[in-house]
Amino acid sequence: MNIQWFPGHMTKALRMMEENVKIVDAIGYVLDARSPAACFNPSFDKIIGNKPVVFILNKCDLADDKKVEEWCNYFRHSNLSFVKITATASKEASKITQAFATVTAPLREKLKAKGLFKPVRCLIIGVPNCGKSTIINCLSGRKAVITGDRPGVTKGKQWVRLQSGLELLDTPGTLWPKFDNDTVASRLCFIGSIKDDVVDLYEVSCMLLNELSAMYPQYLKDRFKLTDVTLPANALFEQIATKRGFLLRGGDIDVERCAKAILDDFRKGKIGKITFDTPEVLL
Ligand SMILES: Nc1nc2c(ncn2[C@@H]2O[C@H](COP(=O)(O)OP(=O)(O)OP(=O)(O)O)[C@@H](O)[C@H]2O)c(=O)[nH]1
Ligand SMILES: [Mg+2]
Repeated sequence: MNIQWFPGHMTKALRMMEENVKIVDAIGYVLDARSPAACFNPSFDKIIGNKPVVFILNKCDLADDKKVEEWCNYFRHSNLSFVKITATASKEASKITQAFATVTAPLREKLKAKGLFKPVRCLIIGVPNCGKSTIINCLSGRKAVITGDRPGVTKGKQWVRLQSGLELLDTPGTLWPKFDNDTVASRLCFIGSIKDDVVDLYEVSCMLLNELSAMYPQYLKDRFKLTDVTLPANALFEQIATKRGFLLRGGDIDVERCAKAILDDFRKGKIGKITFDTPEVLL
């Protein structure tokens, strides 16, 4: 799989983050709970430096509860601050505010001792489409920034001030120039972090079928009414196309329509609550 999607706005965004990190007190690092490991962007290490980080496992409504719990245990044992949330559910906001308050407490104490007051500022970072802007809206209780179900919605920086005084900087989702790991690249495609236009959707949907048949065979069977999910992915693809009637005039398979339908079912959570990776890959 040869994927390259590193448009100019991402280079610009990384530069903007490098500049702005100097004036923030903490970082909210958003990870899609369906594939947290794939969401670690190597370009962020340099940006983060020594700033306190809150890892935000988002989209938990679509993720496998057991595997999410493994991620939580990993963060706990590594002494890293984290929250697991569903940003589209408004009641989650206080968890994040609390986590930011905790990681910035030493700094606020220091300022208070000097008789100084300064608003707490946080930079929100993550790969495209992981829910950064939705999290900011969830915290602000209004539609402060634009969101959308495709990657590359946020194009520039935008500060949002909350009633609590907390100031959040929304950033465009960024990737890295070259993927040398096909598994990571394909999982980023599944979760919609890489634009569909730059990939071969047939290849990506077959990779998804492969992963699902290995990890969630029963979900795959149930959703697409398949009997034998041990068949190769291209055979499963054909069966799904035939069962759903994704055929062109003449009887050939409508490959694009079928590939999109499979990916769409996954992205909307119709196949089930799924998570592809566990923290072991980082250890
Ligand atoms: N089911 C579900 N959908 C979510 C959640 N959080 C965000 N979304 C959806 O995911 C899509 C992307 O959300 P955004 O907030 O625009 O993502 P972003 O990280 O700001 O994306 P870019 O600006 O493109 O980098 C939107 O359709 C959101 O409604 C969640 O917790 N659960
Ligand atoms: Mg955004």
